[in-house]
Amino acid sequence: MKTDTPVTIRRSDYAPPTFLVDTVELDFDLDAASTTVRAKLALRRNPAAAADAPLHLDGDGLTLVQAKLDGVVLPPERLAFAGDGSLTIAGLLDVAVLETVVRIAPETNTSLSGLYTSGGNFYTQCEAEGFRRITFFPDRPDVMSRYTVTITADRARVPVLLSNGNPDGAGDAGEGRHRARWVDPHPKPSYLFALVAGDLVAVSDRFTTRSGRDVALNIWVRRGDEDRCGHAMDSLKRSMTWDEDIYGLEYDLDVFNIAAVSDFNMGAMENKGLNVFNTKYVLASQESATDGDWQGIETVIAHEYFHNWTGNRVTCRDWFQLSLKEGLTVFRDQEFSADMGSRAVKRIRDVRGLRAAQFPEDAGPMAHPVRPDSYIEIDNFYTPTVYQKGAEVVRLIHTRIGATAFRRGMDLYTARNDNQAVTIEDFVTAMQDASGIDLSAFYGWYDQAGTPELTASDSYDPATRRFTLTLRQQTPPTPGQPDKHPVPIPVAMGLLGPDGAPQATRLAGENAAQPGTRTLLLEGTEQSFVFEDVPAPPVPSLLRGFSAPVRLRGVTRDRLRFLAVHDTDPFVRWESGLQYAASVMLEMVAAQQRGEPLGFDAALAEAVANTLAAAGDDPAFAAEALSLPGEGFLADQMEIADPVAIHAVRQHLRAEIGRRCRPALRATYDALAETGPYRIDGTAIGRRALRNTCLAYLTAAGDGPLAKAQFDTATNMTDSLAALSLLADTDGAARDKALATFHARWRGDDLVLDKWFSIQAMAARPDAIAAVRALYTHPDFDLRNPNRARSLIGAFASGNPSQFHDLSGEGYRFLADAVIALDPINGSIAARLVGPLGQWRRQAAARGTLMRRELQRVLDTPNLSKGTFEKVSKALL
Ligand code: B3K
Ligand code: ZN
Repeated sequence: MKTDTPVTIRRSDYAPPTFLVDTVELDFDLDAASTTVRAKLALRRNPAAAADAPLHLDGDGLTLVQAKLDGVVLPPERLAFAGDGSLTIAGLLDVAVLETVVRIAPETNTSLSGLYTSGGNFYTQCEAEGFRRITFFPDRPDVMSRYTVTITADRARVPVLLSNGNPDGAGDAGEGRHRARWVDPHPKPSYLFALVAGDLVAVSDRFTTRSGRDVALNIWVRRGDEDRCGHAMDSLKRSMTWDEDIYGLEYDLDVFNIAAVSDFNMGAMENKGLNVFNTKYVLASQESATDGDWQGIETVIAHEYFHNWTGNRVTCRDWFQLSLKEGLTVFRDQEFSADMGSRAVKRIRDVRGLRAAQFPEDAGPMAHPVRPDSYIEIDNFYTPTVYQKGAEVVRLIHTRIGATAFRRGMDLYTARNDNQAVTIEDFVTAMQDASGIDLSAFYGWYDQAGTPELTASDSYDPATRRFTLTLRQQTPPTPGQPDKHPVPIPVAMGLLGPDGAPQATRLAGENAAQPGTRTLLLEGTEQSFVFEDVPAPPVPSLLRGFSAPVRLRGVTRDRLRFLAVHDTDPFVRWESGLQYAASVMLEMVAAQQRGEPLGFDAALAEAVANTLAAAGDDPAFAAEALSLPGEGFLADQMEIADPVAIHAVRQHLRAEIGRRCRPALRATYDALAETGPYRIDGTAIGRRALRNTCLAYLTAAGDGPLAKAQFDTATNMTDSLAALSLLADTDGAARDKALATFHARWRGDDLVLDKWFSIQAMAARPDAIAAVRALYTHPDFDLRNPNRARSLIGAFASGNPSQFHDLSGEGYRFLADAVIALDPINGSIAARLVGPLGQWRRQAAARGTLMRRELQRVLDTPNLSKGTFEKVSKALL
């Protein structure tokens, strides 16, 4: 939708719908150029609304053919259309039946919201506000209805007709057309509606729930993709079992359909009984999928499946409550993946992700609370804050009340709120009632933006054998929220003796000492905790398992080194190594800026040697421990980032560590060579990750032929791509040949071709911008396909900081050009891609000026989508 004066929607303005819709009958006559949608709505005045309030129906881009109220055609004067396409009808009785007929054009719908075509098939995407692009409806999540859907289409071209719920008959419709009917017995909001139709084939299986329901499972793909669905199906069955085992939650329909589509705005969508997935999160084979892809599929399949209870059965009252379903469901998928593999490694990866995306968001122009106060375009609020920080807040509550009470709280939450559209208060209240613990202070985490900073200081008194730990918190201001309050911060911790041995802890006032980890709760701005009977000055290990999404500041380098070696908590061991390296690297960045020699801290090489020596126990953990802090992570630690200096320092360190540790790196690399059959379990994935980390160091140290050899002989995509991405950073014939070989081998596979684009977009070579511009006009580039657009534009702007931030400003100009071209095609993706330009305040003035100029150029573009307008205008404030 285009508009000149975008309206801000405020949480405080919530008003209940004037009418409820008990049942919806939808009838689709499918045709790519012109589809007819008939809707019959059984309306009932909401007791919570005024007696004479009119009926408001959202609509966007619909051609109305006819509207009938209680069987009588409505004359034009009864229909009040607004500029945004919505329709208001006054003078309704308390109970009424509205029938509408509209026409829509799926094949020209490039926004991929509403009903659209991809490869000749039909798909829908309705969350958040896409249903209004299909028919007139109160398109808001607090209107829950029972749907019956009839689909008619050409039998030969569109043999498969799917919608939500259970199938309820199919038959001939004459003239080469056929028909199918679907009934969804569960009331649902319109954003969960789905229709998929076309020439698709199913990979099928079955699942019996623990109360004995026999469920047909189908994954619908295009012909030829059937042999790449096995992992998705296995992941689905594991998810179904896990939700029964951990939460007692069972599936509630006779079929569970998943349809995969290559043109899709995000990862996947949890429509009731008919999940629609980006092919990226369904299709995988040894040759085509990386280990990251395998893990991504498992996570996303689980996430969408878990929404069946946290999102679908219990949904959101309004979109400000989005984290009610998303934060909770991310928490659930994180726990699922932790149970399926290594809990420690999963936690490390999730924290890496949070810091890479959410921390910068919280420190930027779009900073918003987990529960935002206002938005212009809700699509812009499907963010790392709502998802990942939202999951951390659920985790805080889990930590605070414990796993048993949390499970009771979930039982209470689903029982009390089943088939209802509710708020974050309903979730917190259930957890509070189940635990008997007052959780009111936790609303601060939902309603306050910004990442709290936690600092710790301590003192030891040998005379009294007392150790005093003082914790302080402070949250920096964010746009619109200058003053911050303290939030409750659970700090999981332990004490280590001078020899590194874990100490039992006893706080003043406690009778017995506690072994292992305990959790302190910092509630105010500053609080001291006194430990008794401490025999010698200990080293505190804080924020074990990353028990709160905060920035822990000020741990000395000596202590970081000590903790990296001795702590019992794998997260703190990893974290301490990372923070140590970050502190050294930031010092080197300063040296580089002063034009001084970079030097080298031998402790880093020592740590690498130690990690390699112990790597056999847990290769996946070793791979994490060996990875230097990323460029984005380092930039986020600096008030004013210096992407070029950061890149130079990181390259220098990689080469230096590679040289100093060469024999050990090479020995590990050789020892981990794949021998047996290809496997994708945690151990096998960990071995490949560690081996490719070694390869990166060895390549940085000058061992170019090794990457080439690996590329030439790799038998799986993980190894092939790891080698290719290292080669892509080099110069010479081997690079060009490898890229050409890869393209020739994979040009028919869109998902792999995306990787080919990304690798080149992220290659930190001086000709990067020219290369990216050339790829933008490559015959295989397609701006309309979101995966492809992200693989080039997004990968460059977010994944190649030293080149994107080139002082010529050409990187910024490229991004703005692409956003301006994409916005009229797909405003949602354009708004997402423009993000990196918004971070101009964190760059030096020379760059910031250039970035703002490009933002202004985007803002000056006529007919900008609401979403892009919101991102750009807020960035310029
Ligand atoms: N709920 C969807 C996201 C919809 C995004 C709309 N712009 C996928 C998910 O979180 O599971
Ligand atoms: Zn979700």
